[in-house]
Amino acid sequence: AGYHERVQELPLPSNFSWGTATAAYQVEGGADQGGKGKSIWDTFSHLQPSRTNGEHADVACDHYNRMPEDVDLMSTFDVDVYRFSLSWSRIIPFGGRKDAISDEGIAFYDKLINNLLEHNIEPVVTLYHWDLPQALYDRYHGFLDTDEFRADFIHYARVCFSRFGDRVRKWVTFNEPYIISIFAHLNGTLAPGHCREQGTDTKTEPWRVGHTIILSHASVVQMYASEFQPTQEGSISIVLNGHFYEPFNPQNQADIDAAERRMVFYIGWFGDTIFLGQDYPIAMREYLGTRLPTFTSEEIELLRQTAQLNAFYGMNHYSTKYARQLTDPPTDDDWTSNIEEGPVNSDGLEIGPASAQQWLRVAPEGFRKLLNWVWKRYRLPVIITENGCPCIGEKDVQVAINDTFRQRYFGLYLDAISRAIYQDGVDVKGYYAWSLMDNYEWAAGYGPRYGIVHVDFETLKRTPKGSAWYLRDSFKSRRQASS
Ligand code: GBH
Repeated sequence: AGYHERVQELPLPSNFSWGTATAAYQVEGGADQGGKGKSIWDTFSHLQPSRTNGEHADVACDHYNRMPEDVDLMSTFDVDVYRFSLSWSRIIPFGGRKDAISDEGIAFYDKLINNLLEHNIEPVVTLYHWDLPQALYDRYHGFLDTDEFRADFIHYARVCFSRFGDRVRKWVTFNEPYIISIFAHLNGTLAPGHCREQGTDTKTEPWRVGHTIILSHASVVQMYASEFQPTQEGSISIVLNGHFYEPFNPQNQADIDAAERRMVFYIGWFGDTIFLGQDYPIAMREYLGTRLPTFTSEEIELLRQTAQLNAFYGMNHYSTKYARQLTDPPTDDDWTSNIEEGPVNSDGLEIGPASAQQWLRVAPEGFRKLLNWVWKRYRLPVIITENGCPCIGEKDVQVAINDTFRQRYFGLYLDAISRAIYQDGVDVKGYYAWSLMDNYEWAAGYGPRYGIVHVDFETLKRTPKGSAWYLRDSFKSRRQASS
């Protein structure tokens, strides 16, 4: 059942839901419209353009001005769901608990949500997809100040629940805490771009950031459950990303252990604390020592009490890698437990065909294994909150629109879900393709195109790709096959 296999169009449950996903900074544009405050991404992309392919998202897909057209378009694909994120600095321009709320910002999301509901599309709303209000970074360095950030995030979440919660039934607090911690506060490839070269403390800061996210999430879950859930009856959780890891040398026990430990460091970091309500994984404590913050007994109690309130496991997943245990001493800010990861194993075998991004290869079997790994560890219904790929050669509009590579990727990954459900017993509830349309791919700018809709960034014209119709038809037949 590897990537060489043909797509089988295996069945999915009749109530399985499908949709598309985006994030505010990647699609909205409207940087100076509606009284929006600046976020760390506005700053990063303008002040350090060499780190974002020379590109920013002031306009991006101009979704801010073309939202009704985009909702009309997605409804022609027969989606059940649209997952999007709220721009915190559109809603509270300076971000903080004493700062003014923007009626215009609220109005934009009101309109979006109402539009979706009129088209019978369920909104799934992410509170934080990487665009921290710049003012909160200026005031206290954002995630690095756990208490300040947590108080401001609770306030922002409360504003969102009280303004939109009468119509939103699914909430996500944070998108990919691992990426926020490691890529934004250690490698520095994402805003605010903390890294060794800038003299920041990369030994401890990423773990502090993770700590802040875990506690802020738990507090917001608790607040939602006590103040809003009784009347709004929605559900809440977090979205974790992570590759599946295979051992570099499957005969070598150290590599077998490394592959497992790599997932514990990637996913267990947030999953064990948030979904199991316990301390960080032992492997992390042992390896990181005092670099890893500690929870007070009240904090552990909060985690314990809120663990059960998370209604689903939100999974962003794209690819599989090989993990190899290194024996040379690691750097003092190592975050992998001294593991090297790559796309080729000890026999020179590649994990799968390359996409347009170096880190992403087609490996559906790893996806099925990860679904099993997560299910076994957390026993929560899983929603695939992102999955997709950028194809090679999509600069050419014809190649982009006739995206057979992507259709095959989707087909194989959906077959993997079917097998996980019917052969392995994993409870998978839904699938949101990344992304509704080509957009601003963070550090890679407008290079890689993940959309099922092509966007011409000169004219902003939208053209559905073959994969949009493929997904529409495939979900229709897969769901009929099971009923
Ligand atoms: C998701 O991140 C994001 O939620 C979404 O916004 C984004 O557009 C989408 O995926 C596609 O990338 O070169 O090995 O250092 C996925 C997390 C973070 C994965 C950066 C790839 C670089 C890996 N990504 N990472 S590497």
